[in-house]
Amino acid sequence: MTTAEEFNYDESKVGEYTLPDSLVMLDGRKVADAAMWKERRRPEILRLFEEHVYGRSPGRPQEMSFKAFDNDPRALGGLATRKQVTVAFTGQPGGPSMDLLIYLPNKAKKPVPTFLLMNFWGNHSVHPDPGIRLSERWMVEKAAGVVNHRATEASRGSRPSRHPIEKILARGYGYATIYYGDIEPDHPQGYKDGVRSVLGPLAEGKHPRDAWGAIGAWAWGLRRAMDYLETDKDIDARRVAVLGHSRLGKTALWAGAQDERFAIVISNESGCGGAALSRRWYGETVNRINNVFPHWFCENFKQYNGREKDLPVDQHMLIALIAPRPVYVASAEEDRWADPRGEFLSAKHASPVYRLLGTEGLVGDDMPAVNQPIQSIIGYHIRGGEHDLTEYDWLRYVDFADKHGGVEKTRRHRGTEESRRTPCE
Ligand code: GTR
Repeated sequence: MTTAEEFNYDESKVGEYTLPDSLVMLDGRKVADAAMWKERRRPEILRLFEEHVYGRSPGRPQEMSFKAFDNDPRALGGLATRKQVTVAFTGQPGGPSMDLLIYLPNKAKKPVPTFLLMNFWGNHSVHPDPGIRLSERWMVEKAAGVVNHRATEASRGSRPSRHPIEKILARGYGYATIYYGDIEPDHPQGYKDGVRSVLGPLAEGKHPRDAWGAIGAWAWGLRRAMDYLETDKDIDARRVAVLGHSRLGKTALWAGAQDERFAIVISNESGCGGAALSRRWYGETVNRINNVFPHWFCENFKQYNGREKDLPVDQHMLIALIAPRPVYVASAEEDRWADPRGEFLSAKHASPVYRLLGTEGLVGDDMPAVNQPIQSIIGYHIRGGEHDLTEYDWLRYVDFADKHGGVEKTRRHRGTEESRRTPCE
């Protein structure tokens, strides 16, 4: 049950809380150095998130296969090469699968660093490009052109503002996306039509309290996309940034926390169960999220409804799992539901782990002003406006990738022609 009183938007009422210390083991030992973090504490925290929050996920299925069904070097008016690939999780044509849509900039030297994200409305919603396969999967009704939970031609390019693909390509990056509904339709019974009904304990009719939830399944899908990206010689798999918005931001964080192949991890307004600290009583609560979205997390997470202080983790530790890789947390001023300050504090409280591993962490003690991004190895911005993924956000992520391992670093590593030019040329 949720009640109106459950939601607080008054900073003075947030209350006192004590966060678990990322650098103290469950048995009380202090993490002394990087080796102890890597070998003992990081695996311990990962297990805690599996057991209490997102559930345990299976590994890569042995029989998984990739089938490219599109490769058009003249896409987007000649700007890009468009590829589409079906990832068949069990290698069976009728089995669970997802379609990956990829645009690579024709002008850039290959392999290119690439952004990978899930989308809410089907791959065909990200751009009007008629070459994109129209999704035949279940989707929620509120998107343009969706009738009886199915996309129609009218839904092509219905969400371009969230995907400024040409601008990303112009900066030398590839763009890759998957419809999250390919992995599992987003409703409480969705698992019956998704990968969780075929792989893992639910497939065997068991419902352990630490079995993966839908966020775990979507994050697993991002990792399987990475399996494909590693095989594509046009993509620099060592420079893949995974990002996501809102529930898919929670998903991107969980994928990036588990899988160190993701070089950069970006959370766009992921809020409760994502970047925001659960112990702060502000905006969405654990109780509310578990009631409205009972399929997102593992069953064990529900025991913390109204009892956030008993969680053995908080979300700053999810960000710490990404260390020492660059991570970016972003909020929006009007998105109070996601608790912008709680997202900032989570990023900040991940810093001790980053510092232990020899990096700067988040530079600056206080939340920055609106539209004043911090681009240290833990990045943060709060954008003016409402809950959304916008071009402003994307361009900050591209700046961040340039600075921390994207195009510029690739050039420097390779010592190519570009690295000898000055930035003004
Ligand atoms: C909301 C939910 C948030 C966020 C958002 C979204 O209803 O309460 O946690 O995930 O949906 O994904 O759009």
